[in-house]
Amino acid sequence: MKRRTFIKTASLAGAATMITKNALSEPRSGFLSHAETGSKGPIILSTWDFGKEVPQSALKALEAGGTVVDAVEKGVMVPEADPKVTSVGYGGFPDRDGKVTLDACIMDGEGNCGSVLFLEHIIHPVSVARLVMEKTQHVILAGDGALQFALENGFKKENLLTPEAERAWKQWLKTSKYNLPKVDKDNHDTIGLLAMDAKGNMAGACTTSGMAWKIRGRVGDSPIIGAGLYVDSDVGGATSTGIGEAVIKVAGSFLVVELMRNGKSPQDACRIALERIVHKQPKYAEGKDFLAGFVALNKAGEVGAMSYRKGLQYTLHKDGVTKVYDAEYIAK
Ligand code: SD4
Repeated sequence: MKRRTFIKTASLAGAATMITKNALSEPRSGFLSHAETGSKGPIILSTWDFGKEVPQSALKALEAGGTVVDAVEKGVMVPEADPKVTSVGYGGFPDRDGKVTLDACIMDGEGNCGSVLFLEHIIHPVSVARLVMEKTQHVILAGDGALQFALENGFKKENLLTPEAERAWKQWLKTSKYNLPKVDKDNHDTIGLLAMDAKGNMAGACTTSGMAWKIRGRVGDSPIIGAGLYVDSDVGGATSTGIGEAVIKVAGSFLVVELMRNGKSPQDACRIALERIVHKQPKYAEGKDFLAGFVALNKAGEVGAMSYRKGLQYTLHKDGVTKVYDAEYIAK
């Protein structure tokens, strides 16, 4: 090859590599980090209103010198342990066979993640998911294998079906009708939580007992990395709630993060992902009770939250203040 041709070819190849790298892995230009925006302290963002104790537990973990992974784990452990929360962990409503089966995942901003699906008898599935992330070379453990792994690692086998949940299940058995449930602020299933510390490190966790009275073995979006949760500290994170099947179909949380990577605000990213769901599957838009929603946080500390129909709430701790907000929604 002549020297000039070689230089031209080499520099073109270099440019191509740069373009690919930029397009695939760089945040939008001018994308300020949390610290650069002058925002102070950690941000904790979660789906619904599970009480102030959720952000407080996450913050306590950070104050004690813990990591953002500690913070998200501690935050979601609060509703997991609360028997009054009928949709996460202990006290969760069972499947149609009367068994409580749990789904959870955890992810940090560097691409490390772990997940458990269809796990029974363990009160804190998020902690088992964390162990999968940190102690194994795998990402997902399911069912009996996940239970075996948990027991081998010191978790206790417990009965998660409370008398209240059992009563509700027996009541449901009288008709045994399964319709996609109406999801709103009084009836919801999942906590998805995103955290960013003062240095801009990010992590997320998502945990649920899934849809009440589901077919045995059903797994929703919540423990699926990219559907129920996705975090990339170059860009931001997103997590979802609502009808998990709809979210899985568009790889919802990954989609929100990729939209932010390509320059969308967290709010626009949540909206576009929801529009994608009903564009591809218009049947969801026809359901008057259909709710799917996302919350998102970008690297600059900007927050987004949106659901398809009215009803989503979210809890935000930012600049030292914790508040519960009603999310915007699409179908008016
Ligand atoms: C699921 N996304 O299992 C969960 C349920 C949920 O509010 O979030 N409901 O499909």
